[in-house]
Amino acid sequence: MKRLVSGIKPTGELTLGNYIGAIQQFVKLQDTLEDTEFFIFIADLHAITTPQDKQLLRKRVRDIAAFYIACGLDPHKVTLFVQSEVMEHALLGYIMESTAYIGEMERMIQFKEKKQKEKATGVRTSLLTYPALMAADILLYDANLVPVGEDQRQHLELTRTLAERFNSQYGDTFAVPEGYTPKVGAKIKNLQDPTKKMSKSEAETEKAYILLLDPVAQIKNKIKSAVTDSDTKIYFDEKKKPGISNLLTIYSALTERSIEDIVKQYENETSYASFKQELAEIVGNHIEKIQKRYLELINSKELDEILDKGAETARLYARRKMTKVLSRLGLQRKK
Ligand code: ATP
Ligand code: LTN
Repeated sequence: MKRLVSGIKPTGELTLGNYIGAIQQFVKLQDTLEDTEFFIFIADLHAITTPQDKQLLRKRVRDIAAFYIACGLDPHKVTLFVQSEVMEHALLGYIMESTAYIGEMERMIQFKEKKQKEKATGVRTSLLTYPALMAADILLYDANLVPVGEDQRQHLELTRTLAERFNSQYGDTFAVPEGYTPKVGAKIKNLQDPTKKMSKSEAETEKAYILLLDPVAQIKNKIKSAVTDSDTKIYFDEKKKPGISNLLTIYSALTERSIEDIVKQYENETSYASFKQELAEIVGNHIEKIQKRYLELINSKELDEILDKGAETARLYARRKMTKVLSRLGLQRKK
């Protein structure tokens, strides 16, 4: 049996880009990978490496959990939990700090970049030691597979190094995880400037991105007013037609139809109008269904039960592992 572990940081609201690029991919993995146990957690301890508003953080943790389920993550197949509810993460995080060298942390590209951004408010120590906590998240469950994006690969490499170092210093304790890059979900582009990625933090206007919580009418309008070129032919060419190509990517991701098939459907069109109109309906209806399920869950007991149960299951694994780790280190008073 293999084990897959991944964490999601609850910073920022979810966009259509997050959905197509990340959430849909998890759901596909859950439905296709066999003989694999899934542990997916909301990495709230990672969020506080930079300042957070506590009400907003609490809301985002619930929101993400509800959205993942609303988007198709099946709590019967996946152990879904909140990181801070399984204290062993922080304990093993500290032990990983005691396994890693400062130089290794300082070399992390993400730290170097984020440090610049945080200068004004002060760089927190945890921003530097963050990869030790991430290593703990992974090693606690003896994960074999860790699906992460490009920006996290360096942290994953460090995790492997720390696991190997610990194993050689104290005896075989942790599985050394493999980086697992699932077929990358398409990058969804900014609707007003399709040469940039869809990102709420870097967009100049709200029309540039679709939030999963946007009102459906607004979602449809955002699609209809997406920037496209003045030609009227619909075909996929990211260089010549970045706007239309982005819309085709969205169309394909939400309908699971191939781009060729969609292009064929519109080959005789002399304007973009009906293509955009139909896509607006597809995106609007797709997100509407997700929102419906999200609204049922967000203030429900069901959501709390899923997360309580998830934390309980995760704790069982985490405690068992920590007993072994502490004993390996000599942090165990009784034999
Ligand atoms: P920001 O608003 O700063 O751009 P973000 O939405 O990129 O933040 P992340 O936490 O980096 O936030 O992203 C979470 C996941 O969503 C990652 O796996 C990332 O690859 C994916 N993702 C984010 N934006 C897009 C996008 N436009 N297209 C495809 N995937 C995306
Ligand atoms: N660092 C990741 C989130 C994350 C994670 C993990 C991913 C925290 N712990 C463990 C995979 C496994 C991020 O910022 N996206």
